[in-house]
Amino acid sequence: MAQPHYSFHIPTLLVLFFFQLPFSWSAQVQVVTPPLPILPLPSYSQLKWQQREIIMFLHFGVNTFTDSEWGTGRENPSIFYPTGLDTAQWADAAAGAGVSLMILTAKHHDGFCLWPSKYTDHSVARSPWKKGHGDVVQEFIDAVRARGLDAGLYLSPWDRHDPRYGHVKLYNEYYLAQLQELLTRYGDVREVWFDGAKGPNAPNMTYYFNDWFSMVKELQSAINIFSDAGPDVRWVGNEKGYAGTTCWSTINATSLSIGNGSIIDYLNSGDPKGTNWVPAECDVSIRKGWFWHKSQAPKKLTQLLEIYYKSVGRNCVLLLNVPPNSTGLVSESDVQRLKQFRGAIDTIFSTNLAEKCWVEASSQRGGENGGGFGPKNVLDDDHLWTYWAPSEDEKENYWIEFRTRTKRITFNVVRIQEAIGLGQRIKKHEIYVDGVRVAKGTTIGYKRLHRLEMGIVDGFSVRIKIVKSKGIPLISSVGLHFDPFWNPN
Ligand code: FUL
Repeated sequence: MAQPHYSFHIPTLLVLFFFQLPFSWSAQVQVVTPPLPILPLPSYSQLKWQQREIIMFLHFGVNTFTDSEWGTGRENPSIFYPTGLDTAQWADAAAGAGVSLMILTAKHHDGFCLWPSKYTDHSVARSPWKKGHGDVVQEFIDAVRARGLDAGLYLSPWDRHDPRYGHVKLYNEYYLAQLQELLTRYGDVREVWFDGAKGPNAPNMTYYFNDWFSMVKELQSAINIFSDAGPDVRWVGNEKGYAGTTCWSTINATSLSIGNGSIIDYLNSGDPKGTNWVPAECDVSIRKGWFWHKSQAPKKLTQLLEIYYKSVGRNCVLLLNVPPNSTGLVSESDVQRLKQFRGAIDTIFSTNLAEKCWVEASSQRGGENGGGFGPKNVLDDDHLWTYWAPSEDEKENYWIEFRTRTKRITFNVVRIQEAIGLGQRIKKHEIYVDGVRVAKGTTIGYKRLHRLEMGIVDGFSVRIKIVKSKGIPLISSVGLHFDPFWNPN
């Protein structure tokens, strides 16, 4: 057999040598890449939703005029008569609270529609308001857009007025027809709310959720669908606005169903083994009821802050209901409370005492000069895509520490955020001040707030230990804050 014959052409070799050289050099100073994600990951719209932190709900309809929470469906549309309806005032109230998304009850359980639906006459079209020519949904959308905010809509599946309810095919057709109206007539809608509530004596009804969800996604590309079961945002399992102290954005969607009381604990805490990204939304009203009642007043600031720490501070979005009154305005007491609430949040979080500190960590991806993943990243303004990453060689006992030499730092709130764009990872963490443990917890997620049970602490060093994590933990932001409204006693 003939041997292969190699011939070497000297000039070609020289050219190859000189051209290859820069490439092999550059290989030595290669920029360190981000770590691999841990699935599941949020979608683009879910990430956007999460960063809103507080969104606003508006329950408005015939109940506003009858002093009730669940209408019977037999209300005469003539009672709907807001004499001074001003949706721009609603949007101003939301903006004053730093809210970027407002969700209106286009139809509640009573079946009365705030827009002139062509599929029913049980709507604003039969009310004296604007002589039957008004459209609250349109006015709401216009005001929200004019303010640079986003809009969402609630369309109650349970309908106590429409005779088609209980006739499965007919009612699903009706419901889908209304969804099509709402999602094609009014431009971009960022969230649609499918409520699971239904009275005990309501007729049996199978909702065609798959048809509804598919239709929603067909008509709106950047929308999130909320329901007990997602698919984009899940209910947190209560109406107090409280998430679990453990709260995963991951869950197994196959274990969820709508209107199923037995899964509320699962909804409240999520599932570390969950294969779906379905973060929780905490709905609660600023007043006792969802609808406006003359006799009710807004919750106190301390109650709202408690809700904030237990919702946004536990990896969730807070959906705060602020019901317009029978004039068609957000009551002045609520407007003032919202401003106070926003003012308090800004006071607490606008100063980060960690910024004055040296930052060190147990290790860092790519080494100290490897670039990109050092612990200082937790002090910049990007709370998603710049983060501290330890080395992959480190397997446990990850820590990041903030130190000051001259003056003790005094604080009572610790904020920790994970780089959730690469998956939610942290299972257990602890916080130490000068070597003494001051707080511990399980999940972190987008944002975890510890309002210290012991009140104000001071010290020269604050160490956050990540005790358990899926893969390496990725921390995008840390804050040490002072909350003047917090008094643990
Ligand atoms: C519940 C409803 O029954 C309430 O009336 C309210 O709309 C609340 C947000 O959801 O399930």
